[in-house]
Amino acid sequence: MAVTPHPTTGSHRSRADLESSPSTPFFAVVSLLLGLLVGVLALAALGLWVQARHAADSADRAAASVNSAPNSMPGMDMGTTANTGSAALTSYAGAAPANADALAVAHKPFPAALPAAPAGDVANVDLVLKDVTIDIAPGIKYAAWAWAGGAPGPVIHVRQGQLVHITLTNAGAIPHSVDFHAARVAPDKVFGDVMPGKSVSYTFRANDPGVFMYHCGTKPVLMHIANGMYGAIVVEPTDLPPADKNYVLVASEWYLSSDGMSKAASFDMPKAHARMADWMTFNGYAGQYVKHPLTADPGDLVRFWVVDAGPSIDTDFHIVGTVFDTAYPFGDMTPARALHGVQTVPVPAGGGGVFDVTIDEPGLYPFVSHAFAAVDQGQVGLLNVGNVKGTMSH
Ligand SMILES: [Cu+2]
Repeated sequence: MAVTPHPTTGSHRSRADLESSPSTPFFAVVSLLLGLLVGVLALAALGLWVQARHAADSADRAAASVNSAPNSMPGMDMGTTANTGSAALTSYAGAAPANADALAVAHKPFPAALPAAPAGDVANVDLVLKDVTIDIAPGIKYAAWAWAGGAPGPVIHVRQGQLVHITLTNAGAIPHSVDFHAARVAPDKVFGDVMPGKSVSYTFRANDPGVFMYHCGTKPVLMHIANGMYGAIVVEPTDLPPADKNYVLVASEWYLSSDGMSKAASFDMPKAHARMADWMTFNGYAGQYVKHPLTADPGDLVRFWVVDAGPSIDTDFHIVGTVFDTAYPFGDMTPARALHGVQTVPVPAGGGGVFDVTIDEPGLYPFVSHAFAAVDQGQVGLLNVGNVKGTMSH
């Protein structure tokens, strides 16, 4: 079949046809716009390149400042310790007096055993905030803002469905507040600042089971948490199989302005922003359960309720020499979402996790954050199964 080209859309259009086409001004406008677009894109590309160069320069400077940070660990040759710029940060990791071992033995460990939940429908919780100097490692003092008993604050245990009645008393020098992650409440109504010498109360119904962080939420929150204003609340599910042993661990890190030996250290904001912790701890004191292990009998169901208070670094929870029978990641206690037979589970800053283990063979089983810098900085303890002798570090 023969095809006759269309006089205006076919391939046989003449140059005269094109020149006289009513669409020619349209093409001119499109060409002009395309030209402008190319120019704009070229300028944008130039801008991105300049930004990238600035970012690369900043990254180089940051890397240089980290690499030039001296390290004061006694007995460690860190090579060059030249402090080449005012931005360099000084680490006090591992600082220890000569009698550190004796101090570690003498230290009274934070009670990790889960206390009993109160009977009845209402759980009353009284938190008193004080400015207090605490020990965070053998011979290392820190000027903390902490709830009564130090850092972490008291372990709170309630049963799912109980009404929790919180009273916060501020016996410190500046405003503070308390934010319970287990609560579904309007933060602007109940998490507000409490002036020195004042108290505030509020209630929430503990309907969500798990283990949750509580902390001061006053600005700068990073500083208030890092100074010790945190703790754990266990909301025990109504239908959880009972454990033989229940232990609560609150992981956190410390950013020190000095080594804390001759006088108490205080908070260092640049190091906190760089996440350059000096010490990392379970329940506020480096390695305290190495010298004073937690205990269990062979075959016990041992349940760890773990909160990571941060303020900024996660905990990769692991028990050396065993595997978690059951893990409740993020403290979600829904049985269908539990994990079984897993080795290491992250607990995020501001989050929790619950871990069940059953260990038959007597021995010393370290529990750690398997992000191993944390172990060197103190986030390690021992579970002594079967009352075996001796100690170890891992
Ligand atoms: Cu505070």
